Amino acid sequence: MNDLGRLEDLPQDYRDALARQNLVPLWPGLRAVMPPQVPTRHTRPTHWAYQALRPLLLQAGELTPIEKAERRVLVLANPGHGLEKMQASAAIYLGMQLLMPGEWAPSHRHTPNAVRMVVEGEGSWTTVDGEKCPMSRGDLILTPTGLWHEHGHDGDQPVIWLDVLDLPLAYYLETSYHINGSRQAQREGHGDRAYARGGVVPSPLFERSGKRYPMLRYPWADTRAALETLAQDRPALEAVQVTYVNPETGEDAENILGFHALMLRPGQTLRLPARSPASVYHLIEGAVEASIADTGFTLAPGDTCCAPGYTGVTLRNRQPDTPSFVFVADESPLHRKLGLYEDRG
Ligand code: GTQ
Repeated sequence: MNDLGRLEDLPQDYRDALARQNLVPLWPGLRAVMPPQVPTRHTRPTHWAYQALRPLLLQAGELTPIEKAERRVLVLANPGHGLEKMQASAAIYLGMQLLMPGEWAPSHRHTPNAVRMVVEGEGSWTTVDGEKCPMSRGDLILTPTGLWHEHGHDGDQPVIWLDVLDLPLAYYLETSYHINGSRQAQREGHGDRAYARGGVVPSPLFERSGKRYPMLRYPWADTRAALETLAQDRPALEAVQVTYVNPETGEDAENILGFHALMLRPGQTLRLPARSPASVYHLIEGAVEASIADTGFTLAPGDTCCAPGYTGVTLRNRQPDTPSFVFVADESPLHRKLGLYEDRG
């Protein structure tokens, strides 16, 4: 690799003249913005243990009433980006949100896409575009860009869920904003039941809904059953994985981030290839060892970790007799749309 000239090699009066015209020489900074072979990644392998964050989130429930927070969330921030940036990766935001019994997080809509993965507690719901979606452990609820959403809680124990948003990307693009609304009128549907069976979709009078987001809730019971059926049907299949899609088109459920669920067979070690998108792993059930570059994390249920792109990830089920289940979020739809997607094996 040839050495390029440094900024200090240039006379000071020339540098000053450039700066006065808002000009910068490329060559001193070229290698930093376009390094050889592998990009610079600020995303560091990072682990957030549920048992460590849970008491702090419950404490937020005592310290800050919902009216003062609107959304009571502790952000899972990657130190490689700087905690204040509120980023897990370049495009992924992660937050753990708490709703106490009887609380209500008022209706709003915003440009970033979001999903919720329910971690703990029963009795809460998110109304999305007028459909009241019940929330149980492992359910995935979509609140895509521009759709009204509000959260409520009729149960008697705290409810906690993981928020996954493409907020860092929307913010970077200078497109991130929200609009507040009033309580939504309820319409029929619970976000999912019309699309409860794979392979068949409702088509009254031979028309599909044609909506960009026909299915808003993906119940964990159905996803888990799909994984178990797949594992039984294909005993030789290494990666027992499903992707959350639009059931009418088979396209990714949302435009920017991709969402998947993975079953690790008893005792299985699964090597995921080094791909360009950064990724997030959230343990729904079981016990898993995650190896990311030279870092190892032991995941308990409710734990979340992230991996930078261009990095292989190995997941090992620590349970010899029972499967483990992992929710995965990644930047693959974005990379594919931009033509940047790579799988380096
Ligand atoms: O529940 O609408 O974690 O607007 C961050 C921003 C959750 C939400 C977050 C949000 C929400």
